[in-house]
Amino acid sequence: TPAMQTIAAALIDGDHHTVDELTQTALEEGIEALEIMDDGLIAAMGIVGIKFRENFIFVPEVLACARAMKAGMAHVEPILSDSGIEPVGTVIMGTVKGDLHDIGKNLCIMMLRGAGFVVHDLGVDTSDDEFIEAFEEYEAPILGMSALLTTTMPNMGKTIDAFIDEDLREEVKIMVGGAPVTQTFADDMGADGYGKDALECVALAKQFLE
Ligand code: B1M
Repeated sequence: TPAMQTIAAALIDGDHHTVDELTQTALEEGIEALEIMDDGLIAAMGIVGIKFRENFIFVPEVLACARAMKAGMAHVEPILSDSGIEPVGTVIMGTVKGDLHDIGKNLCIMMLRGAGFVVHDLGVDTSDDEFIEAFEEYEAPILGMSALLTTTMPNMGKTIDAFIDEDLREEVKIMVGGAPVTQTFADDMGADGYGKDALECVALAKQFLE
């Protein structure tokens, strides 16, 4: 729709003020938060990724786009994370060691909260020890890891191994995701599930509760 195209165009320009305004306006006009997220914000970030890969834009521009993405997410977050239902389960989520990408993880967290999960966000660059400490502190039966770099993806497997070494692997369901991650990769490193997007992440978490 034209409204989504203008939001996407502003995000691609890295114009956080405009994304901020347009997202708010779109919500006021009754456009669904999920539609704004998928067709506006995520779609635009996909284009940013292509431009970055093809060297049309560089890290500073991508950072501006990430800031614009966050400005838009700030408006949809309260809607998507307000489930109004009793907590259904606890999840800990983090981006793996060496990796600073957090937009996808944050979307997953929003959607999980919206589905009634209590989520403890460990942020980015999360070490094995931090994952294990959080697991023990919150007694969370579900752990989610996100990775966006082919170089940091193997750290998911390392964290899973750390849980095995601590004799904790049986106590936690581990799900993984992020653009370079595949089902095959998830299976190979011994994860319990792989989510292609934030909706699949929520579906997995629900499945783990059964
Ligand atoms: Co970076 N970056 N980046 N970057 N960046 C990528 C990932 C890249 C693919 C771009 C490219 O070349 N096309 C490339 C990786 C190449 C590779 O590994 N083969 C890349 C690179 C190279 C780098 C740097 C090395 C660049 C440099 O410094 N030279 C550097 C690394 C920094 C580091 O982490 N140590 C870097 C830095 C950055 C910024 C800081 C500038 C910025 C991040 C800002 C931030 O996150 N706060 C950034 C961005 C924004 C991107 C792109 C453009 C967009 C990522 C994104 O937010 N996508 C990205 C290109 C791309 O992916 N198209 C790119 C939108 C988001 C909604 O999608 O995160 O995939 P995604 O999450 C999805 C699903 O994957 C899934 O659900 C989400 C919603 O649908 N999902 C899960 C995610 N986690 C999940 C967990 C689950 C389940 C589902 O269960 C637990």
